[in-house]
Amino acid sequence: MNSNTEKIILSDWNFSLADNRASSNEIKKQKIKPGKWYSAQVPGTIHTDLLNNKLIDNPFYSDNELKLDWISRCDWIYNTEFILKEKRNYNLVINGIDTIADVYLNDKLILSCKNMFLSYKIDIEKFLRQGRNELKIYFHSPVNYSIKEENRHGKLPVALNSYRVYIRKAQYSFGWDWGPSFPTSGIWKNIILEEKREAEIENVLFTTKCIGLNYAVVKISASIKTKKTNSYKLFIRLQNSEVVIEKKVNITKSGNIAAEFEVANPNLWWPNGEGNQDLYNLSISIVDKENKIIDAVEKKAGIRTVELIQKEKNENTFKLRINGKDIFAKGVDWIPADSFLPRITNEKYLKLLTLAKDANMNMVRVWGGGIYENELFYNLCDELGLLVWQDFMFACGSYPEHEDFIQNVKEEVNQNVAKLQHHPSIAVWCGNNENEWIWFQEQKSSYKKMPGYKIYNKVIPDIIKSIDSTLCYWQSSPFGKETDPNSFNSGNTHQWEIWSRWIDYENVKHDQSLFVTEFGFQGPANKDTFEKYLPEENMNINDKVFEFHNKQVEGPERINRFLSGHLPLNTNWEDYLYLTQLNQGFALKTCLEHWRTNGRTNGSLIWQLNDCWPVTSWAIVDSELQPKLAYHFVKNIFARQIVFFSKRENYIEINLQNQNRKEFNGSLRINVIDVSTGESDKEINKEIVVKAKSKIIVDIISSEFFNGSKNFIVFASLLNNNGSLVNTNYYKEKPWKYFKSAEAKISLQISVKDSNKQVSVKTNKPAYFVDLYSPGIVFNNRGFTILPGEEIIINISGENVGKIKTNDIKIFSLNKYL
Ligand code: BMA
Repeated sequence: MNSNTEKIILSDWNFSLADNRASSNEIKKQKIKPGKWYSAQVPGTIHTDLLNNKLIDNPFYSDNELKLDWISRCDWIYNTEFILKEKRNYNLVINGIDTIADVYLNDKLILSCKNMFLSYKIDIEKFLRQGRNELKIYFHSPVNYSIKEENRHGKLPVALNSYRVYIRKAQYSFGWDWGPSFPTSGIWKNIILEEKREAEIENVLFTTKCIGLNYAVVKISASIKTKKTNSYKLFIRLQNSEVVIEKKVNITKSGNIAAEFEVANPNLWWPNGEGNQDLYNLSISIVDKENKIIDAVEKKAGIRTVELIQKEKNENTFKLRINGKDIFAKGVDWIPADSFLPRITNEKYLKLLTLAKDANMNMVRVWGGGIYENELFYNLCDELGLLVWQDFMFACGSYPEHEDFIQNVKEEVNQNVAKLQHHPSIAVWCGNNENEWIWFQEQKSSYKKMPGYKIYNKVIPDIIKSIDSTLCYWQSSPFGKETDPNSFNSGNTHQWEIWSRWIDYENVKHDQSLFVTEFGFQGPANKDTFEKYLPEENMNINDKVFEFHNKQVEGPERINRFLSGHLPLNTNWEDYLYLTQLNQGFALKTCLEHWRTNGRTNGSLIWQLNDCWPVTSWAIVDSELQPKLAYHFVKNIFARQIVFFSKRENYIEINLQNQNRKEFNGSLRINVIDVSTGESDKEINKEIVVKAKSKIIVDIISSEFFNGSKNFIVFASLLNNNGSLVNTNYYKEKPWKYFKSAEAKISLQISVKDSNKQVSVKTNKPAYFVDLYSPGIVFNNRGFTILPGEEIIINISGENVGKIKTNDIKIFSLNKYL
């Protein structure tokens, strides 16, 4: 559908350094001189434009970040020209400006911006000229602006950098405990010249009101802007491959038009693992009397209901109910996928979110220190079945409450909720990240006294209610009904005793959370990723530059402390990367298994899926999009069916949990292995049937194996009826570092199947947590345990896959260190 109005994306941008700080010595040292123009990329940032023009070094390399501080303290100017053959009636559509900027058209100020999360549509008719026109944007330093605001209104209790809360800009850009400080400036989304229409569709909302036995009632509404009365009709159509539902409504004036539809036998939208992700095409158009389309909007909509259940049988709980069915949320927290946002490609979004789905996840939390993500992100979540927990963009601090600021926030909330509301994936809207909790801990007083409290308690929920009263809103993460917002007794929690407060992950067994939206454990980026960004002399675990790529205070120290609790210490570069990545895997596996099997917790989200630069962090996928070892542990423990063990007085129980909505049929193999000899002292093979959404005890093993200084572990492999491996797990009673292990001779063979390369892995003795490494090669399975007689096939890809030979592959396994 095209309404034939002209749209021109403005291109050919240039940038230049404004000369208000040009006399500063620091700026004088730079290659760039004020007044000189360079070509710019839009969407883009000043940092990436300076990089593209070779005016700065790669910000991610080594400790270059330290040399680039001046950029965010300068003002910058962007401009472009466009020629109009005839003077038409245009709007200027600005999809996103980062952040404090004045926009001039032919030297007339047409807009001042101070919120990167807003978009604008400005009538520019009176400023346009036939022929040459100039659009110029003056960016004020985001740092100077925020400091000035902080001086004016007062310093607030804020974690990390305090002035950041005074600017409506992605908070992580000022530096975080996993991210560098690059407060960008720039045109971060497109700017478009758009011919004005006589009538326009401003927002489209889609709500599932209820789902019955064989029908659903949905409400579709659109807000219309028109100067003419009674000239147009609104044409609404909802369609999939089976049905078309249509309605025409007269447009009498500007305002909201809503229509309800009954959809017979609807195809519902389900989260990953619970059913299909059926979507309907929703099209809304304004047509005139001759049926000419004046404006049109197309979206994908999903029919589903969401409930956030907080009480059950008089007990507090916290769980998601989708289409009337309880869901155990398995997922991750999401941070912006680059320090330089406009650089994030569609492929990157697809790859990261597909990795989440492939790891058996069904939920992603968009964390409040980043951004409201772009349309593609939510479209992908809709398609992949990833529920979204959507924070508003406030994190780890108190926030101002002066009138200007609140007005700015109101506009931001209005725009972003209206824009994203129709996505079936978005399940929970959440006021902020950790603000109430941090206040409570640091100020030792009620969070109701916290500056900014009314934003999450009143401003946001009022707007949400006015847009769609069915949306689930939660005030903060973590939050609950208790005085301590992070209580186990109600609401959701962040588990940071483990890791951040130096508590070991085995202590997770005391965690009584109802729903965990954050917990995590650090591990280094993959070897290839680090080696791309570190000078060779810094590839050393005690090196300052290597440690610079860990942004948490005492991050490197924690890695070592927890490593020493579980695994042998080894300071060689490659061994250290393997062992510390392995420990991250153990930590996440231990925690996720506890929450999944304790019968009380209804969701666990890992801090964090991704990174914004090459760093040692909590991420399970590094900044080059390579999964770390921990990713594979997560995928295994998030499988729909898992084996797990419970210690009883004289025996160990072997349990099987089926989280699927279908019955599971398969087989289980249990080996009781003496690690010191590599021999199996006992083997159990069982055919298994477990009903949908249930748990059974499969067998027991005597505790005798674990008495004294014995070296036994139990290893379990669960296969489905096709013989494919579904899940593996192990049981042991002492840390790995106390085991002695028999050496394993692992053999590899490379072959080609359907033009894809594979490596077959075999062993003569059990080999624990095998990891293969070769530069420029991606192995699709890492950290697996293999027993004699088994063969494990790994698919390989990556830039060097064409020339790889078996001898190029280095084999890591825990055996070598025990
Ligand atoms: C929580 C998050 C982030 C932080 C992470 C790790 O506080 O909300 O702010 O990066 O833990 O410390």
